[in-house]
Amino acid sequence: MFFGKIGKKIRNLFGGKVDEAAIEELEQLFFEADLGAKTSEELTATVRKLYKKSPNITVEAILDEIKKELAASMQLPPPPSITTTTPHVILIIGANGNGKTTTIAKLAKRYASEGKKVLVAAADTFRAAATEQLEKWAESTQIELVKGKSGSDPAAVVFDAIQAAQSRGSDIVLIDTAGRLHTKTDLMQELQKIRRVSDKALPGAPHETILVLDATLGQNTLDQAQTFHEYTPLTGLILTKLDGTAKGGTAIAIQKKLSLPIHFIGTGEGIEDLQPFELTAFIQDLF
Ligand SMILES: Nc1nc2c(ncn2[C@@H]2O[C@H](COP(=O)(O)OP(=O)(O)O)[C@@H](O)[C@H]2O)c(=O)[nH]1
Ligand SMILES: [Mg+2]
Repeated sequence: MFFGKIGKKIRNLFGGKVDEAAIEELEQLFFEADLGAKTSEELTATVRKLYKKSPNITVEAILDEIKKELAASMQLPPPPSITTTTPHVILIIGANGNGKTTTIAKLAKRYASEGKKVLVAAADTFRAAATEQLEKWAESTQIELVKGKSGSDPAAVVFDAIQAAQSRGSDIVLIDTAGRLHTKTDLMQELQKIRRVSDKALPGAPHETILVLDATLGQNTLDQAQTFHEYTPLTGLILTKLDGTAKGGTAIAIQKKLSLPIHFIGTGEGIEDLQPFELTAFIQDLF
């Protein structure tokens, strides 16, 4: 289990019996679980309504309703299939330390094990350590790597990588980028340049732009995500470090606020510690 159990806290709060005083405290409990102010308010209103309608309602029945309401409010269209274009280019962006490079290694391994030919573009030319980190992973997993000189233009690395992928017949290109603060305009513009250059190398690329977010940051990730989304339209999210946090509710708040699908969740530092995000199972786990 990865998350602080909201369900357990709700069971404790009601102590077997549902009443108005406990419902008063419920909203705060949702809020502390990082579900966000709006969702916390809506869920509490639902519980109040249920209680008014049937004062003898059990805690379990309430939890079932909450789970149902959350799931229904979060349905999103399925992610684009990765077989429609080759190479399929995926740009990975986010703030420093959120887990981009680690996640790319995990994704590369995962796609390779599905029989896909994967090429990784080491376009974090800012930190030499990032390229070294990827080289190490690439060696152990037989994934191709295209890298640039330290300090070189990341967009140029991306251009070379996409061209190499086309000539080598790669199925998937994963682009690692330097960490950037969403408040730094020049760095956000650099991302726009990377996108333009990708499109020049292969019209339509990048086919996906995925923001990697550190779940332990809770509600702070919302601002980050929103600003990134404004500069570079995102197609999806990956939420990391869910193994070490009670802030699993963040996933729900973000997905609802931005209407963006969470594709995967990171659950540890190892290369296998990546799971597809499945809404129903996630909500079940959370409660
Ligand atoms: N516990 C845990 N640690 C993670 C996860 N993903 C990444 N990390 C760690 O977070 C740190 C930063 O990761 P890195 O990939 O270098 O972040 P980047 O700066 O975004 O490229 C490293 O110590 C990773 O091992 C995860 O899902 N769980
Ligand atoms: Mg990195």
